[in-house]
Amino acid sequence: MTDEPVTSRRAFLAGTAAAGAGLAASAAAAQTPDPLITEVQEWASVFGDPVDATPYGLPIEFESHVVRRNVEWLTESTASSINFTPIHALEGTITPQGCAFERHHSGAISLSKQDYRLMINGLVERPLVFTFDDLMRFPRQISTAFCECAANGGMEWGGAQLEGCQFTQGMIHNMEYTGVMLRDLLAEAGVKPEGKWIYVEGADASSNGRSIPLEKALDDVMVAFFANGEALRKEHGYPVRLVVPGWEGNMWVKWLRRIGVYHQAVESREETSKYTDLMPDGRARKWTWVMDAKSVITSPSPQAPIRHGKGPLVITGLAWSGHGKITRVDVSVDGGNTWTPARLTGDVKSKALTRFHHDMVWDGSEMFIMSRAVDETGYVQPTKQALREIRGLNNVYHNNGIQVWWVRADGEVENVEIA
Ligand SMILES: Nc1nc2c(c(=O)[nH]1)N[C@H]1C(S)=C(S)[C@@H](COP(=O)(O)O)O[C@H]1N2
Ligand SMILES: [Mo]
Repeated sequence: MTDEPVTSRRAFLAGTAAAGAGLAASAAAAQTPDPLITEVQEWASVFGDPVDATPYGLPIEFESHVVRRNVEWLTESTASSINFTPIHALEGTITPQGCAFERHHSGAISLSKQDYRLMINGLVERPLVFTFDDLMRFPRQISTAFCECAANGGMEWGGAQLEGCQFTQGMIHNMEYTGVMLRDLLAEAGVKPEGKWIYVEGADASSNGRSIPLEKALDDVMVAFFANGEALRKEHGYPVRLVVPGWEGNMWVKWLRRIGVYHQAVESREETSKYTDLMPDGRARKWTWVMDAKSVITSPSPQAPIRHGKGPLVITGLAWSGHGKITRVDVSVDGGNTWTPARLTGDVKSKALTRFHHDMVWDGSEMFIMSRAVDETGYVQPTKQALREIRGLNNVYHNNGIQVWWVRADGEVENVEIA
């Protein structure tokens, strides 16, 4: 942080304290002694936990509300369901695996490294089977990428529905993966010239078979076994999953067991509507794999209301694009009449979550706050209304429309839409 904003913020704090407007803690400190300052606290008079109290640590009990949550009415069974990342309570860009959303079609399976096999067959010179140890002998790469379910925001097509960005935009996570490039494994097998597509399958009962064009497979697709520095968690595909940067989550096959090379796309067995978005005239947009640029203000938001009253306010959120880097995020606090570029905080990575901050002074009156992402292709995140005009209401996938939060004067926040 530079000196300037710190100084002006201090000046502001001093100014309001002097004027007696809000900032209860500092005002009270002047009159009544604060026992947290004047008394010796219990935690300062006893031993804390020994080093081996938790061989693998969990978040402290005060953060126990920061968990994945599902929406019960959404699906019939929790084995074939989805839950949501608590993005309203996270900061930075990396999603801890323990609270990263899960989407399973037939539940998360326990597959050991010993029992793990990956087959590459189809239009290849040498069909191959890799053990987990075999994979560990290929050159490794590191890549940070967001994984977003195509259904993220789907419940909001008809209108503002769910209270909280965890539920409206939380089918997303962003991890730092370590693994081997799929192109290296395909080179080992030797793709025949007729091979134009791969078909990838998982070892779970649903298998989640998906076709991916060979061009993408040879580009930045990774066969990953570490996420955020540790082994993949069971629910994210242990021991091996596919990472398909920028493309919709359903292609990120977990518990990866087979990669077939074919001359055309293989239709998966249970659904024919994969990768298609239904349009108002009944036609479908086909092969909509890439996730368009999107952003959302994570705080304040319905689950993260303003508790401190008027004065300095940090607005923060996330932006991402499947087409590359985020170049700008604009924030509006007046329902889209005026926009100010937010700070892109930390490193901006291609096809990964970008954190933005917008520091303002809140006068305590109601606001309609929203964010609008722009990516390196020049694409500007559309309003929900603009999306509906093009795609109609038949479709629930790929809703990347602008989210509006209504901040009330009491600091509570609601999910709304403005005409
Ligand atoms: N084998 C397998 N892979 C799968 C799925 C599945 O059910 N089985 N679900 C897919 C879907 S629809 C999504 S959105 C992502 C979710 O990944 P996550 O559970 O790590 O969040 O995994 C994909 N890969
Ligand atoms: Mo998904």
